[in-house]
This record gives sequence, structure tokens and C-alpha cells, in this order.
Amino acid sequence: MPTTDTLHARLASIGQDHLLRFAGTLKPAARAALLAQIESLPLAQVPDLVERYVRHSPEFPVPDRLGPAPYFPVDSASPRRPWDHLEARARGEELLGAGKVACFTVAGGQGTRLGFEGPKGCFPAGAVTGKPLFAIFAEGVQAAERRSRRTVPWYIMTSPLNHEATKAFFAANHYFGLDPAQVMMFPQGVMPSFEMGTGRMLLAAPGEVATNPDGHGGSISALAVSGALDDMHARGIEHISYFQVDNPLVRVIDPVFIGLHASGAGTSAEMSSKMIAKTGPGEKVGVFCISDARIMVIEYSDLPRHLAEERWEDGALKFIAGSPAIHLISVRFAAKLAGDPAFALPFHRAEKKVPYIDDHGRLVEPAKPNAVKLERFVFDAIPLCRGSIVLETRREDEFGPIKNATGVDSAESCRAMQTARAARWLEAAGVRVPRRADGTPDCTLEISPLTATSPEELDQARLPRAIEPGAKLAL
Ligand code: UD2
Repeated sequence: MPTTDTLHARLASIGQDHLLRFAGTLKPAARAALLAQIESLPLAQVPDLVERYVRHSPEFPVPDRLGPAPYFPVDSASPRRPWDHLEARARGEELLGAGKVACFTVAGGQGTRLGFEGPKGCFPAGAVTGKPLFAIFAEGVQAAERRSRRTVPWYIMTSPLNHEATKAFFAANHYFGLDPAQVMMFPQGVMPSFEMGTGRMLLAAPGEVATNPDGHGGSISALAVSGALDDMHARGIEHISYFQVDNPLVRVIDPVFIGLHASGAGTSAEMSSKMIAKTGPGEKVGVFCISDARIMVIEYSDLPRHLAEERWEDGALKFIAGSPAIHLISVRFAAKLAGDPAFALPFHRAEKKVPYIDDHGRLVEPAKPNAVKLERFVFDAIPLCRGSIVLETRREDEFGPIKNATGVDSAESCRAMQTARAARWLEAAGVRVPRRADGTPDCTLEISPLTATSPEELDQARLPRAIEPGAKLAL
């Protein structure tokens, strides 16, 4: 542990000694905690980060020759790029049966847009049951285990802000029927929040530096630091099925995607992705592009407007492949990324309102953005990998994120999607579903992943023949 003096000298050399302004007023334990926190920050990098991202606002370097990324169409018989669906499924099932696949949920985000107190994974998402997001994913994990007869370990990245609450939620819910030994939760790293203009790190309290989670790209180092990668090695896991905590429609384990990832690039890909057709040029999802034979995701805010709006002769969007943030990452690739500084992911800059303690010790609640937060994005790893495939999936089957309190991508739109998907699946199985004049189902439906993760898995013998108008039915 450094003394206040040695740390003061180090901080003074990088223009950040104001962090210790109140250290002398703190009780010994609080002072020690502050010194330890400062010591854990990437101090050596701070001057460079401040120069590059805080004093300046670098434009995202969009490559000159940028084209839309190729992808495997959801219809494997499509003449555009036919592929062997059965073979992919068989390969995926083989890997699952050999116990080589784990789930990984990134759940460290702050969920400010949703306005929900507590970890987002605790949000009641089930259209009929109100089951929390974590319960729905847990059922997906169990469904995969039933099919493969193997344990599917589940890794969950939290943040220092919601780690204890997440752990307590799992404990209170008996791990949703999973074995606690197969669920590993670990907090992601943080970055200091910098004052705009000056580049000074802000104090959240006299004895605490203001920090923010370091982005879902921080998951790569968090997997290593937490021991999760070692745990995966010990269990013989080779592929990580990555998804975000906000999307209850996700197929947490998809044998077809796993099989294609493991063989569709000619060899096993290092990081693969699902894509959905964008609803329009302005949809807020990253876009799959290709440059110099490297697949990459360019975040919607970085994709130049003229490219986002470019269309083919038939009117279809050229850059149509949106990212629902569903990936497969090989464990070997994650270890390479985490262990080699040459593979460090870049930072992205965002301006935020961050409350802070001013030089007089007063708490300031800023009315407008006053700070820069730096985050890494996991999809920046894609251009670094040797092989990568993109597989199209149907939005209505697999992408119903809960991000906002109301409107687009809200709990309400997600409930409507759960109902619409269940209605289609049930109708395909011969069940009569009441529909309103506009074609939407006149009922509320929810199908647990334990019942089915695709229409083919529905057991007709256990289904009703028809659903009453206005009914609420959870299967
Ligand atoms: C993300 C993608 C966007 C699209 C969309 C699909 C980015 C920058 N954009 O948009 O391209 O794919 O998702 O829904 O990713 N998280 C952490 N730690 C962090 C920050 C985020 O775990 O420090 C998790 C968070 O809990 C959530 C996910 O990452 O599960 C996405 O985070 P977001 O809500 O900030 O991303 P969003 O919706 O802007």
C-alpha cells in the first residue's frame, strides 16, 4: 500500500493530485480505501487517455473502403449464400453434448434509460408471469442442459455497483433451479470519470474517485481477472455464448449458430455474431461492415449518415445487418485478447452528467454533461480475430430488448413481441389463436424456454386446441 506522500507525488506528476485534497480529513480506514482505489486505476495511461479522449473528441476512424458484411441468410436454402443447416445443427449439438459451450451474460450496465432500481436482470420481463430476465435466461440454460445432457456453465458479468444485489437476487431465488456451482458472477472493471475540458478525474465523495463501468468490452479482461477463463479451461469449455441482459427473446444456446461458428469459416471462427435486418437507417444498433476482408461492427452513431442511408437498386438498405449483440467467442481467442496488450480494445468516449465534489468539498449536481466516460465495446474484438461468421436471425424470433421505460424497445414492446412469437409458434402447431382486426393476437402469451425454444419443440399433445379471446396463457 503506498503512503499518501508517494501517491501524492505520482498524482502530481500527472496533474491529478487534487484527488488527495481531502485525504487529510478522512478517518484512517477511509483514507486507506481511497489510496487503494486510486492505486487500482490505470494511472500510467491517464495522461495519454486525457490527451486523446478528454481534451479532444476523436472522430471514429471509419475505414475508407467499407462495404456491407457478408452473412449467412436465415433461410439456408437462399440462393444468395446457401449453407448446410443440418450439418451446422449436428456440429453444434456435438459440441454441446461434449460439454464445450458456456453461456455468458453481460449485466454490468447501469440501465438508466429504463429507470429501474436494481440490477436490470431482476426486471420483471415475462409477458404473463412477470418472470425476471435472469429467470428466463436460467430456463434457457436448463433447456439446453436437458437437450445435451450436459451442464452448461453460466457466467454473469456484473458491475461493482450491482454485484452484491445480483448475487443476493440469485440466492433469494435459489438460483432459479440451477446448481450454484455452475453460475459464476464477477464484477467488471471501472474507469475514472474525467472532467470535460480539464481532464481532471472527478471525486464522487471526499474519499472516493468517481468511476464508471468500463463497457461490455471490459468483459474480456474481467473474464481473465475473475478467474472465469481458468474455470472454463478447467471445465473444458471452448466456446462462449455471449448475450446482453436486456433481451429475453434471445436463444441463450443455439446449436445451429454454434455449429456454423465452429465450421462455417472453413475452420473454427474466433468470434461470430448474429445479425438482424435493420428496421431503417436510423435504428440504434451497430452495423456489420467489412473492410480489407475484416468483419467489424460500426456503432450506429459512428456510421456516416450517407452510408447508413445507402440503398441497393431494389430499395433495400445496403448496410442492413444490425447487431442484436449476440456472439460466440472462442475461449482461446478471449484468452489471447486478455493476455496480449497488442490486442487491447480501443476506448469510446461518451459525455455524461456526473455529480462530483468540488475543490471546496461541496457536492455539485451538474445540469448538463460535465464529464467524459470511457468505455470499451466487445464487438471491437471482431476485426482482431482470424475467422468470423455472421448469421442472420429473425428479429421477431430473437430480438426484443428492454431498454426504455416506454415506446420502442420497452417492457411493453417486449411483451407484445413475446405474445406475437408465441402466437406464431402455436399456430404453426395447429392451435387457434384469436387475432384482432389489425392482425395482432387478442391475448397475452408467454412460452418458457423449458417448454420450447423453437416451434418444432412444442409438444402438440400438451397444447390447447384454441385460445380464448383476451386470455393470458403461460406455457
Ligand atoms: C447495444 C449496442 C448496439 C446494439 C444494441 C442491441 C453498444 C455500444 N451498442 O446498444 O449496437 O447491438 O445493444 O440491443 O454496445 N453492459 C455492461 N457493462 C457496461 C456497459 C454495458 O455489462 O459497462 C451491458 C449492459 O448490461 C447490456 C449491454 O451491455 O446488457 C448493452 O449495453 P447498453 O444498453 O449500453 O447498449 P445499447 O443499448 O446502447
